[in-house]
Amino acid sequence: MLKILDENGNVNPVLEPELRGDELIQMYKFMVFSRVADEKAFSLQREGRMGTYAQLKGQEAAQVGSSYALREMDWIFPSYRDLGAMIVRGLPLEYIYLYWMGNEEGSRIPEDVNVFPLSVPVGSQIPIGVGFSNAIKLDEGNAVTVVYFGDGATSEGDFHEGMNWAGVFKTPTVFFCENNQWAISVPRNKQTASKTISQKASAYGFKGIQVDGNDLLAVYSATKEAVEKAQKGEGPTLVEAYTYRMSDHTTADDSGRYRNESEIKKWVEQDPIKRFKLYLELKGLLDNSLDDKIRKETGQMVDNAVKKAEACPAPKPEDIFKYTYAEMPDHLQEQLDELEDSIG
Ligand SMILES: Cc1ncc(C[n+]2csc(CCOP(=O)(O)OP(=O)(O)O)c2C)c(N)n1
Ligand SMILES: [Mg+2]
Repeated sequence: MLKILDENGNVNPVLEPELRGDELIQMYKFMVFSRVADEKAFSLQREGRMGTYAQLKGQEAAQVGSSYALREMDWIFPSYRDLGAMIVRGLPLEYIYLYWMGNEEGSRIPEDVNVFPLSVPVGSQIPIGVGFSNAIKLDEGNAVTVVYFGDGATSEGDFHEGMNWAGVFKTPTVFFCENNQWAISVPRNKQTASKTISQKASAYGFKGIQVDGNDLLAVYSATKEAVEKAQKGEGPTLVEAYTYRMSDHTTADDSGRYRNESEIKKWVEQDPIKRFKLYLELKGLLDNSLDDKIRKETGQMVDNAVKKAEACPAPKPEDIFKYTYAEMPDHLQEQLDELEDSIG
């Protein structure tokens, strides 16, 4: 397992990536932003101001480290838990909030943001992302595609089909697995008999690497290398970020029914933000006053996104019938007429 930062923020100098101080602070800000935005979404759900929400708490380094390693032109195919990755790629937070508020406007991604709408059907984004990267290759483009998915998604046929295709056709794809140890209540050891998830890549003829997913620098380095390889036409890589889902699966779950407190406590001590903060302090880049300032500004930015999302008009019921068919079939037209009659 690739590890560059230890739990006390000490760095392995041989493996330390070349990043400027302002870049390191920017990555820290993205992690704090993800955490604060995540906690806010949880409160909004509890206040009845948001539908179900899937928290990413604990996976900030995996998401920020990987997406920060991409270039402007690259694309990501996120799953529902990837708020941190989407933010780094430039998707304004209010879009993600709108999505979880049940408003499809949240999936209307701005033209200049290279993020696909998030996917809830587990693993379905994998073959789509591979097909997309194959199209880029056929068009002789340069962009690399990163598909994000969880440990549970590796049991889906979609994962294997996507990996196989990518291996055979050497598509410029990075498979990024956030192994957070759980797929709702199913633990990692009931998901696969493989020792690691990363080793599955060798069966498809390309490299897999397992990284400490709570180590921002390790995630960044491994993803950057994978992107560079893909961009040179050397094909895909599977990166397994070994991390932990510190919260329940979603706001509709109670993980106390299937895992014990001591396990969570052990991982809370591995908090990726805490570890990176110690590293920045040791480097003399961060102190308490700068940290307070970052957290205050972050709070304001998140509150602003809530305001924007809540100011967006609710979707119209008629929208249910739009956007699927160019010409509406008779049976749907009948239902739409009925709806219009009932709402006047
Ligand atoms: C195709 C499909 N089957 C089942 C579900 C229900 N479901 C939602 S999340 C989930 C677990 C996924 O676990 P994992 O891939 O590890 O991602 P994580 O939630 O841990 O981020 C399941 C089974 C679904 N959304 N889609
Ligand atoms: Mg999981």
